[in-house]
Amino acid sequence: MTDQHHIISEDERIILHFDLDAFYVACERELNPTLRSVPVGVSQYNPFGSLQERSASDISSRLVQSSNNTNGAGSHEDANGSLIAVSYEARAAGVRRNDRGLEATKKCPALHIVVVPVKHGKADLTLYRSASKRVMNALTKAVHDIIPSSSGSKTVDVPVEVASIDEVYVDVTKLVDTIMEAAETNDTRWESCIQEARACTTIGGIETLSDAAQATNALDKTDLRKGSKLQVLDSSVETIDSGSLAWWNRSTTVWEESEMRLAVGAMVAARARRAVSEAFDGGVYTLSAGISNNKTLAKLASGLKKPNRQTLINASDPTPLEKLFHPLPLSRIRGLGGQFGVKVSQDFNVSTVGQLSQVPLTTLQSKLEAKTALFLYEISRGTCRDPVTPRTRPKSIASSKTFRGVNSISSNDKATLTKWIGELCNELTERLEADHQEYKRTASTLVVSVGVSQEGPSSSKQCRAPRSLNGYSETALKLASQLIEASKSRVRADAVTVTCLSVSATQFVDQAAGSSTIMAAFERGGERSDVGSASPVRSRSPLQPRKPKPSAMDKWLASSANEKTSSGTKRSSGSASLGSERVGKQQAPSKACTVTPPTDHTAASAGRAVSLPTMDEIDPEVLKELPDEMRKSLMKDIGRAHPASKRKENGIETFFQRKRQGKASR
Ligand code: DCP
Ligand code: CA
Repeated sequence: MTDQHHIISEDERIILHFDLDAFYVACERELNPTLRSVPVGVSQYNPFGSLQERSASDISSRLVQSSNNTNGAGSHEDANGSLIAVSYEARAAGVRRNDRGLEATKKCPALHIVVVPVKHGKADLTLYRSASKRVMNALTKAVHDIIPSSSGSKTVDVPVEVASIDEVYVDVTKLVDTIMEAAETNDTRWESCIQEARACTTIGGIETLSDAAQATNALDKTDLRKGSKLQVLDSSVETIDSGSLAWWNRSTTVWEESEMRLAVGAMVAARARRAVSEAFDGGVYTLSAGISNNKTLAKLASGLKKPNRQTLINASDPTPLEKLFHPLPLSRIRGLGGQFGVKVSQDFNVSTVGQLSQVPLTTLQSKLEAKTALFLYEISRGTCRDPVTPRTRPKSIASSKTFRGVNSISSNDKATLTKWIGELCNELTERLEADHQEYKRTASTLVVSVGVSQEGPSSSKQCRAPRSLNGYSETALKLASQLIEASKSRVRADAVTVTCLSVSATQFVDQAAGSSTIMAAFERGGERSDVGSASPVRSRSPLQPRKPKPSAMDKWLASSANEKTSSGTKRSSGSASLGSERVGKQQAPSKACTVTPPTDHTAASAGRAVSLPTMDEIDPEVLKELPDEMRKSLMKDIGRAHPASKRKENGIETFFQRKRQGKASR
């Protein structure tokens, strides 16, 4: 226990996690007020349905099932897609995520089923992405509005990390400190601050647990995600339980400072949630929140009471850890919900967090890398050092589609493969255009993934992104066919069956800063090496000028499509899951315009050597997004071209050194 306390006391941050309730349902309710007080399910696009394109605003054609069916415009199959979002009214009637529409209607005859908008032959998530952005903006503004006016012009740093389409972490440590300072001189203010939080905050682990709450806490991640009936019943209780109230009503003389800070965090969460709900017509967007000292516990807390409730977990109090945290199935912990969690469970023969906390660090280290072992050791004690990294823009943009059963595509059917790669690239480039308009940046890497039924994980290949968005389809098709050929030779077959395709654009480079961006640096002196085609299959028109001698960077890029073939598709935040059409989280809506990075063709045709920027000219934020090899190669080139700049104090080398030191000392 001493050991435990020592680790936990290091973390004095106050972290909030917000999760929108039944998010896609809320988006549909904003668009169509008739759905606001009835049970609603949002259905996935069903490839066996009428296949018609449906725009978001076409609400009557998307309402494929309603209670009296007079509005229901869809065919039997249209209404039978699987449900990806379920309103809490429908959950109370037993409807769960992944239920097929018709099965769900049997459980809940009053159910209204809305099918997601459809474009390019697949789900179009623009509606949800743009709603997400508006809600996240409202939330960020709400938190900033809480900064006490007494702090004057002093800016309070409140990092906001948009973690998915409907989840966000906010580090309110500094805001809480500022509020505490302001309240110190004014007891009434402090009292009213506590009042606000007390009215709506459950205290995790201290709460007097109802049977329903107890049963909910025992659910594993998969069951919880499907939407628990128990969870609904418990959340319908309006008042705070007696255990939590007793915690709030303690005499102020016994409050620890850490508890006071968490209470202020709870006040911030409550006010922000209320402000978001009031900012939208009909209060359609409600959030659940978790208040704690780190991201893991804050996320856990926000899921404990849903919808529209908030829970506080005090990481420095052993009671919640023992009573609430330790009995949880491993899968409920952030990072342990997938394959890694299963492996940990098997390797150490543990199924709950408490059992994991009994495994000595040395045992964990004997089977795992030092970093991973320490992560598990700490996480089982409620400690997590992961910082809230300010992020409101997606790291990558992806478009993917699965082709299951009769929809799978033979690799011999080139026409169908070409059609789908084209559709996916159309969606991707539309979103890239919108992203460029909003953020003035361009993706520098194109990644293509192909899954085939004869092999396990999908395989991926990447190359430098084509300069013009018109080149995406052709380049993606080339990479896809190379992947398919490789797959055929691995399984020694003349044809394979394609079950999923994905195209994604990543490694964004800012364009606004002109010469201070890496992109500008390469465009200044020479033509990009891969116009409209994947590097290994590059062709040069006889009319095109001969390229200047490639730099190490260009060579690296030229070989990247060959070297970078890897098995399995890494899922990054903001990108699509390959296994489904769920295109996660926080991307921009789309509209057309052509994005072309700035190019100095005069220099290119003159065959001048690529002129590299000095270290000082490069924006470190741009560089840190680059893959290691690309960064190293670039730094080497710059070091050679500008030996003096390499020695500069604020050079890029120093920047990364500082970063590394920062990481090591954390
Ligand atoms: N989603 C999806 N496919 C899935 C899971 C979710 O498209 N397999 C979409 C629909 C959800 C949204 O993502 O509305 C957010 O997912 P959540 O898991 O947060 O679920 P909800 O917000 O719908 O419900 P809850 O109130 O339980 O958070
Ligand atoms: Ca949610």
